Amino acid sequence: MGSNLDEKIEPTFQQVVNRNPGESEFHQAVREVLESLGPVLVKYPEFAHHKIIERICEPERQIIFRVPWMDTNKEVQINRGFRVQFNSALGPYKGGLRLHPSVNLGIIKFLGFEQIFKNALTSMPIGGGKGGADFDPKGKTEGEMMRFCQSFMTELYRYIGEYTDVPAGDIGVGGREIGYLFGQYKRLVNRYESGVLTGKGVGWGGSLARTEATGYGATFFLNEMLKVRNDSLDGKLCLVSGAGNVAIYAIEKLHQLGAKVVTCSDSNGVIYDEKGIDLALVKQLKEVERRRIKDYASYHKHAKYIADGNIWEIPCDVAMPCATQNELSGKDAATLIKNGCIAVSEGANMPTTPEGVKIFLEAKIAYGPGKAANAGGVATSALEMQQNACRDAWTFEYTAQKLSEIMKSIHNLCYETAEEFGTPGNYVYGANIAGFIRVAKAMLAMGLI
Ligand code: NDP
Ligand code: 2IT
Repeated sequence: MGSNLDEKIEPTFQQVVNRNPGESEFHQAVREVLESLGPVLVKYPEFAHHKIIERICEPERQIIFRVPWMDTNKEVQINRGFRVQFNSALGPYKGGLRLHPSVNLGIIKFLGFEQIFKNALTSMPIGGGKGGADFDPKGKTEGEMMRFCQSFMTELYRYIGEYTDVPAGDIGVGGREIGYLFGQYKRLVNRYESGVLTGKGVGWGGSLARTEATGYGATFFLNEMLKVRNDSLDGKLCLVSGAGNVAIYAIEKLHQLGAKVVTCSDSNGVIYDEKGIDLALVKQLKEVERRRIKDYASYHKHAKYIADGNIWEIPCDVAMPCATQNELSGKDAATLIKNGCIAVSEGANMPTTPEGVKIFLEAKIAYGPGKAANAGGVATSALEMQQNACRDAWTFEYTAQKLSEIMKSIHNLCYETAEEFGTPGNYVYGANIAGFIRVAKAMLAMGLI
């Protein structure tokens, strides 16, 4: 990859690569942020003097632990659990837990690193962290899920707390898993500490609109980018990838705002429904019955299921990658542009490869990077923490209205920061710079931490 790194920052990046061998996703996430920071050091030489970048790239604490559990055949299983507590300058570590067989330290570190700047962009008092395990929830029974979550929390509980570290969901972790995790935490500490986890059930400390927040928020961000261009979502043809929490509520909000979504997907294939995705069916299949997305086509004969298909080859106006990292390559980005795509808003974390990002930026389409566009999920988690702290429960309308205002202000902060630093319309620079400055100023104020 060619170097777009400032010469003062290049050695820091090399140090990160040398110190964290083989962690390619972490290197990728760090590089993208560091490529934005040259002009920041010119404006704030004190950040360089106090080695803020070097410090931000080193997690405050990394925890790796054994998670033993017994499957339904009474066979012992062992997974590896992680929690990376990356930065607490702005508040307790905050970020999700991912359960997926691909999870390793490098993936958790990339997610934790992104989370620092994302959380800073929300302007709420939350630091950055991430965790998870190399456990595959697919095909597991209810009992296996519960035993795994209980074993995971039996080790994790000693490192978290409402003022220390507040985990939530991510891939493979939704309301059911947060319930099992919270139940075990409560037994271990003998305390009803609501604010220790977010994404809880609405009847026991959870916030209304948290389930919808990431997908809705990414769509609000998209809408704001289009407004700047005197455009709207009305009548737009959209591609959404994934069929999980983020994808489902992105589709719901896109439909509410007058767009038509024709796809969703999972790691096995793509559903293409040119009449528009039947979201009630997707919710039933995924949220209730926990089935594969392939089954959609057995209910709607006109819809196509493309096994191992490439979703980004379908012509569209707008694309929202909502599945996983590096799901959209440089080639895919070029195909989207060639087919007339004018906007991309990332519901997933780092779904576009560096080559793809470059193509979107050069084409000057409206491109909202994940750490800004998908910040609505964690922002609403922070609203859940606020409700827990004052033992209150807000209405859906009030909470969703707050989410919409937060997304608007994140959009404006990124937009204005990009202008200020001489790259108008570049939300990648805007997000990285604005998020970084907020964390850096707090770190500077707190002395050598
Ligand atoms: P879910 O587990 O609910 O859904 C994940 C979806 O993505 C599934 O359809 C899954 O398909 C698909 N997917 C996962 N891994 C792969 C892969 N390797 N290749 C292809 N498809 C894959 O997770 P979420 O919807 O919560 O998360 C989706 C993305 O959004 C992630 O990047 C996450 O980090 C990010 N995110 C989530 C937030 C949240 O609040 N939940 C907040 C901000 C970002 P399959 O069933 O086949 O695995
Ligand atoms: O990537 C993310 O921002 C999340 N998975 C949500 C984190 C949270 O604490 O709500």
